Amino acid sequence: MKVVGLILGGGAGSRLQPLTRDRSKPAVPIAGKYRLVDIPISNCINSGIRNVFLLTQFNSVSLHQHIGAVYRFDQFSGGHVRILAAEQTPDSAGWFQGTADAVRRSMRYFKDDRPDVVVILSGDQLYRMDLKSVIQSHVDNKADLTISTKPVPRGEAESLGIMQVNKQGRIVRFSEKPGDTVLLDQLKAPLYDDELYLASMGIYVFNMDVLEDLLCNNDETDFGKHIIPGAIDSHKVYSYIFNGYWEDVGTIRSFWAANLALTDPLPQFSFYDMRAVIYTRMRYLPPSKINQCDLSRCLLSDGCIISGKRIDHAVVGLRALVGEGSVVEDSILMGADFYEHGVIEHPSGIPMGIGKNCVVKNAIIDKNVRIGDNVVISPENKPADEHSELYWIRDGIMVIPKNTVIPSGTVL
Ligand code: ADQ
Ligand code: ADP
Repeated sequence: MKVVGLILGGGAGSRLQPLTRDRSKPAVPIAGKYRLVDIPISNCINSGIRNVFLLTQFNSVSLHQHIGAVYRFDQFSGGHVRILAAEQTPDSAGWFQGTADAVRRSMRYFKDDRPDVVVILSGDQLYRMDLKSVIQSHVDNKADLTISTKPVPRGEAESLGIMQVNKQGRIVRFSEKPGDTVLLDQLKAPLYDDELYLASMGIYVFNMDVLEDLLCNNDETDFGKHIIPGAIDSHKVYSYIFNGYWEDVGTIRSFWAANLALTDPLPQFSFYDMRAVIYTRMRYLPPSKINQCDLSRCLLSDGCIISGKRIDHAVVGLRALVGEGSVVEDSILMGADFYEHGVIEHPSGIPMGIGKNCVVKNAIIDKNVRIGDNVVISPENKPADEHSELYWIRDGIMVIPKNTVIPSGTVL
């Protein structure tokens, strides 16, 4: 059976702004040294799916470099990861209009691989899953479509696709993000004693002919809103229940929280599990150097030079530089793309990284940011959502966009 993986690499990326201001969502760095797209691609590779397409709105240089450098399959074993960016054609203009539209408009490319089954994955989730098990359950049920699902509490149900299944696991009812409390009451999953709801993880296994049939006879744009509710009566749609860790990282707060959760002594998601490696770019970076610093609950990536006072509960990205006396707490530092080798060519004269005696709290510092000395970066006592020339605050987290320069003495 030939299986092709499609990764939905993001719509306009507005929920992750400003991290997606200069790069496409799949290229956003996660866990210090990976990119978001490494998670679904690694899940595919570890599950034996080696023909992968990445559907994205724009094809940033960094995404292209990353995919080109990391995911090379040898000519004998076959396989590929191809980027399909939204393109203008004589029939359609501009952006993909939604997930189903993105798949429809990419079909002429992935159909060339002649798949029997197409696995569609979201590009902004942190989880490790053996997709072979979902595909096996899809085959065993003789299903047209299988949706990976997860039991969730009521508080999360409103923001997900919620369904009810019969004893055989066939989905009999589906509602995308049911806001209405009466509707939610009706959708409670009878298979659990607690108040749990069966939610779609946005991971779909389609028979190719069914996918084509469902997409090509209409112009509906979204899987969750249109295609899946429409398919429940007309097709055999089954649920596959997944009980492992699974987290959406599509908003600034969820992205920040999922990154910091990796610093727990025993995190729910482990990058240390060598039975199913998360792949990323190999770099020839030196070990990180700590001149002095009190480090705790911290992921420290390669090539950093740290001279701070304290770093606690933080993810520190590649080539990050932290100056003497500085304190970093509950934050993500994405690091830098290059070293300056002692020569500061930037017109501001401010070196790359965090200067001396700074305080960074509840923040995400994107790459190549230059922060002078005695700077305070914290969203405390500020509105939960606002932005200025130097920062954005989203969901109560302060984000400093890529390449920003913050002069010495600034208190944000
Ligand atoms: P959402 O995540 O809200 O719900 P959506 O915004 O359509 O659905 O995103 C799904 C995935 O597709 C994300 O990875 C997103 O980045 C990507 N995406 C969105 N628009 C895209 C486009 N135009 N081109 C390429 N990629 C695009 C969905 C389901 C719910 C389910 C949740 C689980 O609709 O039923 O519960 O996922 O997270
Ligand atoms: P992003 O993480 O924001 O998507 P990119 O991956 O596009 O960023 O940028 C990183 C790449 O650009 C790296 O390969 C890095 O070597 C290179 N790069 C960027 N700026 C410079 C610079 N000023 N000097 C040298 N290399 C740079």
